[in-house]
Amino acid sequence: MMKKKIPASLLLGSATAATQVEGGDVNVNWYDWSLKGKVGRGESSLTGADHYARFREDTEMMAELGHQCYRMGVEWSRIEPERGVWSPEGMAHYRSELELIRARGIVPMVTLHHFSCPRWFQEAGGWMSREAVGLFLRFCGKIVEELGDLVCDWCTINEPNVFANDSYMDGKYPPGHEGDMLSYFKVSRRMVIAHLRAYKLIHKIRREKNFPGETMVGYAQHLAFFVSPGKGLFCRLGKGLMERLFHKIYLKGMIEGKLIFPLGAGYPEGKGIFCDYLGVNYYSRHIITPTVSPARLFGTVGFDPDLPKEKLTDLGWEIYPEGLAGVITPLWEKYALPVYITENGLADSSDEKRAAFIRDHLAVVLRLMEEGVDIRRYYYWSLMDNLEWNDGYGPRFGLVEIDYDTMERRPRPSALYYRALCRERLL
Ligand code: IFM
Repeated sequence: MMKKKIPASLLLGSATAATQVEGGDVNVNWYDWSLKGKVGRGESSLTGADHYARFREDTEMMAELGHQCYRMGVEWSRIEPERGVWSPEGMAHYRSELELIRARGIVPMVTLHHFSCPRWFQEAGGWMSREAVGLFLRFCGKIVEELGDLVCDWCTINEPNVFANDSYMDGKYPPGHEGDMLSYFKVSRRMVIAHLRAYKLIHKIRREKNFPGETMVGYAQHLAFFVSPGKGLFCRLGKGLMERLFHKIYLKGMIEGKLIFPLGAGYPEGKGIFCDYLGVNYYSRHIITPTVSPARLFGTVGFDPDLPKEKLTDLGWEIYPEGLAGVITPLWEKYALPVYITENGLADSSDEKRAAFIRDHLAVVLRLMEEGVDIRRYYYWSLMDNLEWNDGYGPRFGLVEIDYDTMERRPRPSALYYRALCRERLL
């Protein structure tokens, strides 16, 4: 078969998040969560992949692997370990890391909130606190003032829907509330407002300081491709409710600035468009079975039990590349904003499925681009194995394998396959 050219406008790279790879931070809320035994098999966020100490080696490795863009997090607790106390060492660390990334010709994206926060923020009520938005914005402002000359691509908040659900409905993330629907909505509303204000703030600082390059601000929306098991009224209602509460309240809020029920009403920051790109985190297709239960907001979300093993990741998620088109197309038709695929990947410890997974998802990306969709970034999740939050270090998402006994990095065969795509630009 004739290979297709990967357009130069699409940068290929990878993503990580600070808490998942850095290790060694005793001021982050996930350290306390680990101490409470809430991370799989008693594991700890202290381990990470030792990336904080090894960022130089890791950046060289990423460059060797041909990546053109890299999405990384800055850990709030390393910058502001105590309320109002800023760490020059923390800031200097990220400056060195970003300088090295750029020196290797890799385009960085910085995520400002990726599921974690400083201990003091969590103890003050986290996102349930009235002060949350202001405190987060103060941190954002500090980062952009000090690192904004090195970064054009910004992601304000990663997956607010997953964060709110796992922290306040499923109880898997701190503070571990279960079935706390009111908090789910309250925190979601705060995150929408935080994004809208951060969007304006990042633009303002970069403009006033005359920082070079085009400022691109967005957030990463986890978009599941939802299907219903039937066409009946309850099935349609279940899917509609799920679409609204897991996707639409955030999309409307964070892109259009519009609060819709049950988050509220109106435009708290005025009418406008508050994203310069559509950030899409896509992993799988989910079947919505309508159920009514106070603990589960949305009914039961599951996978087809008859799927063969080849179609499943190590976490039992269905591999369904066509769902990427299913989630991107309606957004592109509605907003026509550049698309950044901020995450796409799988847990696959044997590495038997990863190369085909990337190939098949990128084939969908190229088809969409031929149809006119302006897709500019593809960040594979993840550069290396890491802490899969409450699931610990078991799931292996990395292009690069981490040996947790020695912290040795070993690029998997799929990393070499991806390197060839990045370099030869042919699929
Ligand atoms: O590891 C996570 C990441 O932090 C957010 N998106 C989904 C990934 C895989 O579960």
